Amino acid sequence: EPTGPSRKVLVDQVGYLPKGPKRATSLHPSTSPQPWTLTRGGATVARGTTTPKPADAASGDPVHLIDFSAVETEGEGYVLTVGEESSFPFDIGASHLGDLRTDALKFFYHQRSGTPIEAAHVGETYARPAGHVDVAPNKGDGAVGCLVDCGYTLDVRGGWYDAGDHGKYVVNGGISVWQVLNSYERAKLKGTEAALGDGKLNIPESGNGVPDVLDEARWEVEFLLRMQAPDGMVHHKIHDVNWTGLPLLPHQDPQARRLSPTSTAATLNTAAVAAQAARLWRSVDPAFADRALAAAERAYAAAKANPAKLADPNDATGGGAYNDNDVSDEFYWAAAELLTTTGKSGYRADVTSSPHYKAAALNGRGIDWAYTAPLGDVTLALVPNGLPAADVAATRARFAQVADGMLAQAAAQNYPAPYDTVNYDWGSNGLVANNGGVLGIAFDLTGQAKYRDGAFEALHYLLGRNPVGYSYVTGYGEQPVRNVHHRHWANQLDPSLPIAPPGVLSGGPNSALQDPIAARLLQGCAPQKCFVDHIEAYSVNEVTVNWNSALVWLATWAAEVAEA
Ligand code: 9MR
Repeated sequence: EPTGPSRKVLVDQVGYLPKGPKRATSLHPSTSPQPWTLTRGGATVARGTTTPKPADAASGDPVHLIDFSAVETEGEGYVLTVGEESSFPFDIGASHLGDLRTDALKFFYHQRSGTPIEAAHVGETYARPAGHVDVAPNKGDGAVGCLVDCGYTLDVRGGWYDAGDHGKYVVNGGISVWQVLNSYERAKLKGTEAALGDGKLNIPESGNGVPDVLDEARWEVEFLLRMQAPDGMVHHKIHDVNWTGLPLLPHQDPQARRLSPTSTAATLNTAAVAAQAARLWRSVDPAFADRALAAAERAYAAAKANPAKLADPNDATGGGAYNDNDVSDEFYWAAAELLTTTGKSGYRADVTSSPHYKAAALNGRGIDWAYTAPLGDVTLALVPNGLPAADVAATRARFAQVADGMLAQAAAQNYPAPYDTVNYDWGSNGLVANNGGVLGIAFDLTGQAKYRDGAFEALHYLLGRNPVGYSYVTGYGEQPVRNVHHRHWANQLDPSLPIAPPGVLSGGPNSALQDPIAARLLQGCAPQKCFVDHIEAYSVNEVTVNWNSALVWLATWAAEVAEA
């Protein structure tokens, strides 16, 4: 049962940047200003007075705000105290951000399907045999047929498992690998990509002369290409015929596997990612770049010939539906990637005639697998693409405009999270991290400190300054989530299995309470409190590739900014 936070002074349990904003929230019951003290090793370092605030819509908590930004001395073990209540200890420093960047990226190696996860790369605890390589009891993924017979089978081994389940979903895998690659592309444009380079991740490909981030991403890009049907369309997803339960290691999954039909969304998603990959592998592996670009162009043409082949919302037995009624955003994103990679006039015409072009593609709710237009804007804002300078300037300006809206909204919150909605959606932490990334891009484009601070506030929310008092990232902070919903990391259900490795982001509060545990334990919760660290509470505490890719992006940005 959720009983409220175990500490009544809520801080980022990991750390604050020496020169960054340092704010905290206290639950002291008084409505008048209270003295606070910041101590370290028993010595008082700073004192001040709280600012009382009435309850806000997101948390429902009347609180006191504390600002100790003036303290810039690096160190460990700071504690903030108001009255009888103290925070968890935390650091002032930046060293954790580099670890967060690599741990968050390492998650993707753990999620690999179709290959053994080796002790040399993850330690004995997390090593496991290959899953879904047609070794009994597995019945996939070497030659998988269609849910409704399509007259062929595909070899769709590989890729990343989506989440706590063993499905592989193109629209979600696609945005995730795009975001990991965008992190690299952004860094490369700034000359800071060494942090993601060869040998940084300890994966099987480390030492091959190719940046580890590209090798990890390629594992998924190759899978997306395998999902392409003979007609150029791409299958929406591959997963079990029936849902399995927890715990279950992937090589023990006995269910039959099947491909869902092709969809316009999956086809455009693959076109976008493969076009991006063609750019990034051009100088690394030209043959792969050529193969990716050919697949991207073929996919895009197939989607134009089949512009409204929507995924079935009822195709949700054994895996998630990932259905989406509006693919105009996927069209825009794919055209933007293809234009940026090829410069061809046909793609330019499709970009500039899209309803998303120079419109408010970005918004305060954020970016997810169903809403991909902002990904096109990220590429068009960051990567040279030959569009008129005034148009690029307009696209860039929107990042600051949207970021301003997030800052205004965060200013009214007692636990600021850049997320412009009263109801928190499934995967709200992923949306918060993505919006943190929008703030980060606004800082990149303008150099204005308020956007940098806003992006760090997003991290502070995720790492403990929130009304449930958890760090939502496993292994980070004094009270991180421990019971995330995952079939392999199900220690609570089978003590021979581990808990999640460090650097994995829980989905977080979901006001719709869409699983039986959440529905039973969280009735009436304020949006930011619709959370419980329970392994079966999959609608609030699962982990996914798309949420971790958002964390990778934000942590990579934050580590770089902190090191600068
Ligand atoms: O992240 C997805 C969320 O946006 C949807 O609302 C939800 C219900 O359809 O599904 C989520 O995705 C899950 C997927 O269906 C199956 N694998 C685990 C995903 C995360 O919970």
